[in-house]
Amino acid sequence: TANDIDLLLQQLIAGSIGVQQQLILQLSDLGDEGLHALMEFLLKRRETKATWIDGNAYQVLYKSNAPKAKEFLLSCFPEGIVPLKSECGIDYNCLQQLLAVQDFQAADRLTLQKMCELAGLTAIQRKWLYFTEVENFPITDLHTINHLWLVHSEGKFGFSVQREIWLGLSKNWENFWSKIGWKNGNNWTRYPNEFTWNLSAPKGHLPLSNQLRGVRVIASLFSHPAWN
Ligand code: UYC
Repeated sequence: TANDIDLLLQQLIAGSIGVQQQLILQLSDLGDEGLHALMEFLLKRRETKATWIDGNAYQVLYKSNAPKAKEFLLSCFPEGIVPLKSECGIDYNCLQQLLAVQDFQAADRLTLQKMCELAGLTAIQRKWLYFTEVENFPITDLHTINHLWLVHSEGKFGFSVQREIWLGLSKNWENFWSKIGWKNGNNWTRYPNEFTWNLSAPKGHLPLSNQLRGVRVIASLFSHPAWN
């Protein structure tokens, strides 16, 4: 009933993260009224920085075929729940759309593409990055890309997640590759089929950074002032 759903909404607003995740799942199964509660939830949390709980609620609405949900997102969150700020006029809307439907493989490709755009024309043509280019990336853009990954992966994926793991392993690359599933024993995980393109992956598994040309690019990314 409407009262039951209202109770779920109150619990959703007040609950711990684990409870919230459960409740979003429940509400997603309760038809239009459940979706409506999720809309209210998102509106209520609008002024605070989006977390992966907001991401979950948003994804349910985004993936639902309910016309009311579509209308709501279009008018209240036309560019998603993460502010798509860029210091160089880069459009992150496609990336947010891929992540909203959790197409992590396509989002991973686009992330590299966007970072090449950040680096400039020569990097766009080259299709890979120099570490010196990464050093000069604007903090704003790295925050936007990272926040998008975090929010749409239940906090599992993103550069900041990878960096924390790397720091926790005293910056030991070999241990880091194993930990995030980029290496298994002595064997590199092969692109693309051996990677795990969903949330069953190890924490920090995505986004990828090709190690064919060495660790300097990812080292530069992890040392960027964006994460201070
Ligand atoms: N690949 O093995 N990778 C590619 C990864 C390595 C290789 C792309 C990640 C080891 C070649 C992405 C790992 C290695 C190509 C990644 C990994 C290797 C390629 C597509 C685990 C051999 C084709 C985007 C660390 C031993 C290159 C891109 C080409 C592609 C990612 C080989 C995202 C995380 C050392 C030969 N690998 N890569 O960058 O030019 O091309 O066509 O890291």
